[in-house]
Amino acid sequence: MSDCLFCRIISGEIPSAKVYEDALTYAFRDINPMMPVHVLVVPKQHLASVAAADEATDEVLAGCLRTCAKVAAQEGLTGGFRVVSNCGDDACQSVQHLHFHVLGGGKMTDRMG
Ligand code: DGP
Repeated sequence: MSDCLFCRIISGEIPSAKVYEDALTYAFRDINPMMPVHVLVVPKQHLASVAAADEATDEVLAGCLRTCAKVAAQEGLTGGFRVVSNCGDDACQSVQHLHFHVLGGGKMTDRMG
């Protein structure tokens, strides 16, 4: 989608700090990191959020989680990491292209909400 920020990042039209890429996914550093490691994993196919998941998106979503694991290993997050996907207004989703935040590099709190 030409008016989608993350589609424009995936295409290279908008620069990003790439961490990993494969046929299904793209991973890049968040512009506003909340942890020492804060990477966004996105599907190359435009999906608005986890709410768009169905039988047709199984391969893409599995690819996203596989990329989260690869990014965590590549970034050396041996102590653990958190994967977050905000979905909709109540969760403060600000970019309407499905993305998984991979957070790590330090101790996090147990607060999730
Ligand atoms: P969310 O609030 O879950 O929709 O997270 C969107 C994230 O996207 C937020 O942490 C900041 C990040 N972000 C927004 N614009 C850009 C950008 O132009 N480049 C990069 N690298 N990250 C961005």
